Amino acid sequence: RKLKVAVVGATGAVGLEMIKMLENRNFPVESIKFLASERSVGKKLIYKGKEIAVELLKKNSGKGVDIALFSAGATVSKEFAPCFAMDGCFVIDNSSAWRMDKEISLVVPEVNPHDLKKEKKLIANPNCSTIQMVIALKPLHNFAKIKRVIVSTYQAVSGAGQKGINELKEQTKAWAKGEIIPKTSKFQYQIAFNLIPQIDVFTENGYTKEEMKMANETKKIMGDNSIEVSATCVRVPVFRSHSESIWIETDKPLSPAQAKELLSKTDGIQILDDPENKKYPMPLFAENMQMTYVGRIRSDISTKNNALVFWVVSDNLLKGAALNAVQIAETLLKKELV
Ligand code: A2P
Ligand code: 11C
Repeated sequence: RKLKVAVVGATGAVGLEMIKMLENRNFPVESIKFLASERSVGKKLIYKGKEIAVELLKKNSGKGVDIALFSAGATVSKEFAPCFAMDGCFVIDNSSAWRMDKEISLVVPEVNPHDLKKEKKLIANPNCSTIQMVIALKPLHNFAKIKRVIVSTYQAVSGAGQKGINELKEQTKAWAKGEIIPKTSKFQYQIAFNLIPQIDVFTENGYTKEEMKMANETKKIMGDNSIEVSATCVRVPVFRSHSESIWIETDKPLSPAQAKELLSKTDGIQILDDPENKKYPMPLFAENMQMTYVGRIRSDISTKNNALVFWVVSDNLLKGAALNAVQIAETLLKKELV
């Protein structure tokens, strides 16, 4: 069966990857339309060698569409996604607008495909830093229940969209030419040659929203409210791929060898863990790859509790966004929900 597809926010950093992903994975497309703001109307994007003009996103743009992939920010999703769903279209929304809504499924196909239902037309795609963490946590949790997670992230500028990418590029170019580094507009401070321990805004408890997304979304996707998560999210001057240092405490022993064995059997994960030969995941090499890479797996030497530490890297625009969204669409098809 072939589907009528729409990409909302098609001109953005994630939207463009969604289009490529539909192409590369040979998603069965009968027709496709690209939607964005009036700034982009008429701009031509290529799909399978054909030029397609971007159209203006309107409340009725979902009429006759089977699946719409949204990545135009939370404000746009809040306003337009329910209209699409009302018109009978499945919406896979990459923004934070609906993720924690009780009625809405938040899905990573390798973790909780069972949360997809025919009648639930609006589906949320989790935050990029959450996706690459839960895909690694789930097989470990199935074996030895995870009680607690402490994670520090090293997040690429593309997480902040095309403007984030441009800002790192322009600041680095100016530095290389010996010019004054242009003022920041997207990030709180200069990102070139710097690290910024703030992603999204601060909440009342001292954590940022991005950090709270990692805690709350993890519980929802894993279907286990007892998992406690403390995250520190940091923006780093890397274009693509988020990296995470993850510490977990389990309710029974879990050796690095057992963890390796479990993770090596998990769809979407590739182990890169051979310290003697300097093999470990790095963002530069995860760029454009569909896998989530895990390495540096070791037992925590600072405690007698059952605790394991590891390092996870994945392309934030792919598994963290476009790929996960397309995999949700593929799962809807496979389960004959659409
Ligand atoms: P546009 O290019 O017309 O501004 P990014 O995350 O890279 O910043 O991309 C955001 C995406 O969301 C772009 O495709 C952008 O389109 C789209 N977008 C932003 N605001 C709106 C809006 N009000 N209506 C439709 N699309 C929007
Ligand atoms: C970042 N994780 O790297 C963010 C981007 O909730 O969808 C995605 C924000 C979100 O900046």
